[in-house]
Amino acid sequence: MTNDNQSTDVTDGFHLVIDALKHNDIDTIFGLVGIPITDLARLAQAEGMRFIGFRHEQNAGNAAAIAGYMTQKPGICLTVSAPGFLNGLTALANATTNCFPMILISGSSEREIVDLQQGDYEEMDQLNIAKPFAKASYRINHAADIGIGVARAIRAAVSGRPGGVYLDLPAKLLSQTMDSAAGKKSLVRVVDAVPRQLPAPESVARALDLLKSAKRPLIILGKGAAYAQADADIRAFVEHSGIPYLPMSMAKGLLPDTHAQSASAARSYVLAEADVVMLVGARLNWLLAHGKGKTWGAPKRFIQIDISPTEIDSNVAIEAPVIGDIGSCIAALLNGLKSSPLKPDAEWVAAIQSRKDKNSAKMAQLLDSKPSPMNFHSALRAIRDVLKTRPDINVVNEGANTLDFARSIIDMQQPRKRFDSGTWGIMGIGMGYAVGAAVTSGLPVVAIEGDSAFGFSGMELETICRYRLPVTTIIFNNNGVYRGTDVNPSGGADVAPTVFVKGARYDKMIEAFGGIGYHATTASDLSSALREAIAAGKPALINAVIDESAGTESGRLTNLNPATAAHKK
Ligand code: ADP
Ligand code: TPW
Repeated sequence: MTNDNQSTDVTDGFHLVIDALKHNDIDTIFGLVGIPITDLARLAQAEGMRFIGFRHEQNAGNAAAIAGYMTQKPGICLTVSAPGFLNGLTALANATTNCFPMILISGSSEREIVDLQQGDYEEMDQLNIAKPFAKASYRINHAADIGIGVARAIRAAVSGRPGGVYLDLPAKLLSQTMDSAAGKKSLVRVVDAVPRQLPAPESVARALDLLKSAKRPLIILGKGAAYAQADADIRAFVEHSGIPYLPMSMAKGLLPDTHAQSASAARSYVLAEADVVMLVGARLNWLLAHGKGKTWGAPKRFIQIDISPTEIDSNVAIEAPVIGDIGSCIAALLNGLKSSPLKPDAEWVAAIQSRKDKNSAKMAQLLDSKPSPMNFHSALRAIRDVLKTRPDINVVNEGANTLDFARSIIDMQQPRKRFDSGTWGIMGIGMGYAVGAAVTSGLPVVAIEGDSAFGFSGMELETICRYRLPVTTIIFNNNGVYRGTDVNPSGGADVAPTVFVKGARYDKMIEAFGGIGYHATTASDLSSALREAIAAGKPALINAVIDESAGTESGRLTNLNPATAAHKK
C-alpha cells in the first residue's frame, strides 16, 4: 500500500479499487481477509467504507447477494485466492441462479506462475473457473484499467437480468502504482446502471387482450417482481384488475399476505383451475412444476413479463410475452387497463374464496393444537403471532419442513423482507443472509432455521455477535436432517445418515460469543423468548425443541427422491 511518506502524486491499485467502488456509491464490503487482500480491507475501512468480516467466504458471498437483492446495487464480496475464491464461488453461483446482483472480488496469484502451472501459493486459474457460474467475469491487469473494470463489473451485475459477476484482482495489480491525477481521471461513474427497458406497445396490447379473454385469470408474482421495486404499480395493477394472485415465496409481502385477492390459501386449486396465467418476474421452473402436468390441470395460456427474452418458452409456449423491466411493463399494462377496465368473474372469485375458507379452517385447527413437544405448526403459530406485530422485521428461512411450513404460515406485510433458499432450494444461506439483511436495512432479522440448515453457516453467530446485529436465530431442533428418528439399518454403532446428536443445545453456542441463548420447549416459552429477543435488539438464539418425529423426508419434496423397484441386499 502507498504510505503517506511516499509521493502524494502516486496512487496504487489498492487505492484505485476502493476509490472506484466509492465513486459508484458502494459503501459496504462483505469478506474474509488474507493474502493478497488484507490491506485492501484495511484501506476500505480507513476510507470510510464498512467492512464486514466473516468466518467463511460462502456466508460473506450470501450476505453480498442479499444486499444486492434488497438494494438493486451490487453487493460486494471480497476473498483471497484459490480456496477463498472457491468458497465464495458457491454464493456467486447461487446469486446468478437467483438473479441477484453481486460482485465477487478475489485476489489472485502470479499470472506467469499460474499459467505455467509452476505451483504458486494458492495457484488457480480463477477467471476461467468462475465463468460458468457468473453472468460475467473480468480480470484487471493494469492499475489504469481499475476504473473501467469496476464500472464494467457493476453494469454487468445490475443491468438486464441481474446476476453474479466475478472480478479477478492479481496481487501485482494491487501494488502497481500510477500517477495520482491520472488515476483519479481513470475512475468511471456508471451512468444509468439499471436502464429502463420499455416493452413494445404491441406486446402490451397482446397481453391485455389475452387477459380480457380469460374467464379464470391468475397473476403469479415472483421475486423478480419484488426485486424491481415497482411496488405501488404492481399493487395498483392487481387491484384495478381484480385478478387473484399468488406470490412466490420471496414475493410474499409485495402485497400484504392478508390481501383479499391473495389466493395463497387456495394455491393448488387456482393453479389447476386458472385458464390464463400472468407471470410477473417468476420463472416456470421446478418451483412452478414447469408450467405443466398434474399441478396445472388443463394446459394454460400464459402471459409472461420478464426482462430476459430467452426466459420465454423455456418450459411451455408463452402466448403473450412482455419483455422489459417490470416497472415499465406494469406501468404500460396499468395504463391500458385504465382505458378499458377488466372485471373479475364473480364465480371464479367466489370459488377461490370458498377454497380459501375451507383450507384456512383446516390450517387454523392445526395451528391451534398444543402438542408436547412442539411440532412445526405449534412453534410457527407462536412465531407468527409475534411477527404479526412487527411488519418491519426481515425474515430469513431455510430447512426442509421448517421452510415449507414457515412459508405458508408466516405472513409478510412488506416487500423484500423474506429471504429464503430460493431457486436452488439451497441450505446454507441462513446466517449470511441474516447478516446481509441486518447490515443493509438496519432493522431486526428473525432467522427461522432447520437444525441441519443452520449448521451450514452456524459459525457466523460470532459475526452476528461481533457486529452486535439485531438477529434472532430460531433453531427448529428435531435432532436431524428432516427428522431425528431414523435408525441405522445395519444395527451398527453409527447413527443413521439423517441423525444428529440428540438434545443438542444450540443456545449455548451463541453464549460463547456473548449473545443471549434461550431454550424453548413449549410454544409459550418460544413466544416470550422471541418477544424478549426482538425487544432487546441484540444477537440471540432460541433453541426450539420440536418433536423429532414431526415433518416428512425432504419436506414437500419427498417425490423428488429417486425411487427404485429393485431392492438390493
Ligand atoms: P421466483 O423464484 O420467485 O418464481 P424467479 O427467480 O424464478 O422468481 O424469476 C425471477 C425472474 O424475474 C427472472 O426470470 C428474471 O429475469 C426476472 N427479473 C428480475 N428482475 C427483473 C426486472 N427488473 N424486470 C423484469 N424482470 C426481472
Ligand atoms: C447445500 C439437501 C435439503 S433440506 C436439508 C438438506 C440437508 C436439511 C433439512 O433438515 P433441517 O429441516 O434443516 O433440519 P427440517 O425442517 O426438515 O427439520 N446441501 C445443500 N443444499 C441442500 N438443499 C441439501 C444439502 C437438504
